[in-house]
Formats: sequence, C-alpha cells, structure tokens
Amino acid sequence: MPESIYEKDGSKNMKIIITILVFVCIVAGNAYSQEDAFEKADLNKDGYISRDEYDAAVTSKFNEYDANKDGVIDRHEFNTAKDPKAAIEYEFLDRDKDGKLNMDEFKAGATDRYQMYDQNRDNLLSNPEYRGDIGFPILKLYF
Ligand SMILES: [Ca+2]
Ligand SMILES: [Ca+2]
Ligand SMILES: [Ca+2]
Repeated sequence: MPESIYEKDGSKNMKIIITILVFVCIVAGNAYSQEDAFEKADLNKDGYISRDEYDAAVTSKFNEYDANKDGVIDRHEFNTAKDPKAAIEYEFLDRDKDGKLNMDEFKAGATDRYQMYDQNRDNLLSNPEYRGDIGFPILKLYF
C-alpha cells in the first residue's frame, strides 16, 4: 500500500516542520524577552537602571517566580534543576538555609549583585554592565 506509506511520511515531515517552527518561536521569544528586560526595567528611559528602578524590577520578578503565591520562591520555582547558575545563586540567596527564598532574602541578594556588577560604582546599572559576560548570566535571574 504505497499510498499509506506516503501518508505516513507526509505526517512525519509535517511533525518535523512543526517541531522546527515551535523551536524557532521559543528561541526568538527568549531573545526578545532578554532584549526587553533592561528596557522594561529602565522606567525613565535614560539608559541606566537606577536603584529604585532595580528594586521595582526585582520585586516584580519575585512575584513572577512565586508561581503558587505562597510568599516564598522554592527551588522548583527558581528552576534550579535545569539551570546550574540558578542552583548556585539559590544557595547564595537562601541566607537562613531553610530551603526557601523570602522577599527579604531575594532583595538582599539582589542588592549585593547590583553593587557587584555596577563596575564603575556610579549607583547606576548601564546596559553594558547588565549585558556583560560576567553580569548577564546572574543579573538575568533578578529582572
Ligand atoms: Ca533609568
Ligand atoms: Ca512559591
Ligand atoms: Ca530562606
């Protein structure tokens, strides 16, 4: 039955095409959201993230992580199993070592990271400081 074989192959090809399309969309979506995060946080559009802007972005990121709205970020919500950088950062953030991150812990850690990656110490986070090879893998966890 050559016809049914043809159909099988056809649907297989279609599945591959759909898989590729979905993958392209996910990659494009991620690139867009990374591109967008800095600009979204830069409320007054001066090209820098001030401490106030950072605190606001960090607070909304906390609420984004806290999917079940219990007031803490657990390891699953922080994606530690899939992201090794997140796993290390989680241990850094969990100061009282109870296996949960509350808002105070998240903000305290975020403040430390801000100071660390504000390399010229002008209390502003510039776009290059944010996007740098050292800063970005960590800072993207905060906003
Ligand atoms: Ca700004
Ligand atoms: Ca939670
Ligand atoms: Ca904790």
